[in-house]
Amino acid sequence: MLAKPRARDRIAEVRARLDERIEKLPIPEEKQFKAAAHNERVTARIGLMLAVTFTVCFITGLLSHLIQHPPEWFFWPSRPIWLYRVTQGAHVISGVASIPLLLAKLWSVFPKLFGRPVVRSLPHALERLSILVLSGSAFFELSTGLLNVAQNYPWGFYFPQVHYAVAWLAIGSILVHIAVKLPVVRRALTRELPAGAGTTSHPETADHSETTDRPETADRLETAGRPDGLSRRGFLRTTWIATGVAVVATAGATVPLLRNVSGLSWKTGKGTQGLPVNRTAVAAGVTRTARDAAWRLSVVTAAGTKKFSLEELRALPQTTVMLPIACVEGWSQSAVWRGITVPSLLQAVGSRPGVDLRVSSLEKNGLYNVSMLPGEHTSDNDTLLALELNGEVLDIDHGFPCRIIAPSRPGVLQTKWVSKLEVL
Ligand SMILES: Nc1nc2c(c(=O)[nH]1)N[C@H]1C(S)=C(S)[C@@H](COP(=O)(O)O)O[C@H]1N2
Ligand SMILES: [Mo]
Repeated sequence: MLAKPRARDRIAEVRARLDERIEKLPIPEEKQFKAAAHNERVTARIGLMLAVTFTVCFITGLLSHLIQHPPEWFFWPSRPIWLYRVTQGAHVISGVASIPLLLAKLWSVFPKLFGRPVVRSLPHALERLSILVLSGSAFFELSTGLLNVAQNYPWGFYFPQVHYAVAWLAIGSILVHIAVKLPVVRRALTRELPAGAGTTSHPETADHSETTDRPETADRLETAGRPDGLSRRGFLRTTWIATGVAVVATAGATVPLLRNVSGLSWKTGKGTQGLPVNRTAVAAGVTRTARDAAWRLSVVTAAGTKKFSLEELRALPQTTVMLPIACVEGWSQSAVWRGITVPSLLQAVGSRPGVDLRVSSLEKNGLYNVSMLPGEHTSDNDTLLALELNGEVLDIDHGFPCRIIAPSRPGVLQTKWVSKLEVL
């Protein structure tokens, strides 16, 4: 199991020489960072909060992905109507909350970068590597997510796919990290430190230093007075406040009560007919085809294709429902919609509610010009082919002549400028 004595001596020798070299370099050492923020109790507290926000963020993100790319076994209910609004709101809020928490945690642990020896053992090397993957993927997820919330797409890749793939990398490395750190976390959260020991930042290294005979570490434990800068409690309090501010600044986009205090909720409450517009008719290139008098809605069933003019659709029984648009970007807003229920339309063409429907838009290119309405939604009487919004004929930017609006469904699937419905 162990290396042969001679090999072991050799490794120890090489390591000692390496340490000696590093000692001479003009880079700081972990023990020189004395701020209370670097205390492992601080690290553990913030880490615990991060574990909560990351878990919420991962699960809600996974749900959103599954709804948009449903595998055979997946089922997403159409009730309660606000379900997706809440899960996606939680996704964005927990992600935003994670940003100050992650920054604070990185600040808390960064002196570990300067820990000596640089590499203690193979597990230690793997642990350091996993932290690199963890920090990198977490930082990537939070920054791309934030830019998506702000509706900026400065990247050349397809955001959802990469954001989804890297999420697995992040959650995997977090699980490894938690497993490795469990003993430290338990110790940090249970043991009361003696007063003034605020700088014994990382006992694992302190323990190690003792075994490698560095007396100044032991000295430091005793002589350490008050730590530099903020106290532990002060640093934690600042972290919680920063997190709260970040949450309030974004939550208004989805929580109506917070709308007026939220700086980042610029999306909601504005836009044509009292509802934000995500993709305009001009951007979708449908201004001519949507207004064309020759426009017809095709409904394709096994029995053939039935076509409806706008006049014919208006002549069908109309239903009014109040439903939110809940965009994956986090904003959501309720509106009053009026149109034909999809179950009744299916019956009108000799099909039945509960079938799967493919919805196609007049929009030629674009990622969201086709969507699937699963049986759960085509049998729900709140699922509409809407012709009106907030008491007016649907604006062209909201999908004139008709659009899909269904309960508990991501905004990206609420297809605008519908031209064809196909029973599958
Ligand atoms: N054809 C088409 N429909 C679409 C989109 C699109 O790009 N093309 N965007 C979707 C997205 S991302 C959202 S959030 C909602 C927004 O609807 P609204 O612009 O009427 O508020 O429309 C959806 N319907
Ligand atoms: Mo959206």
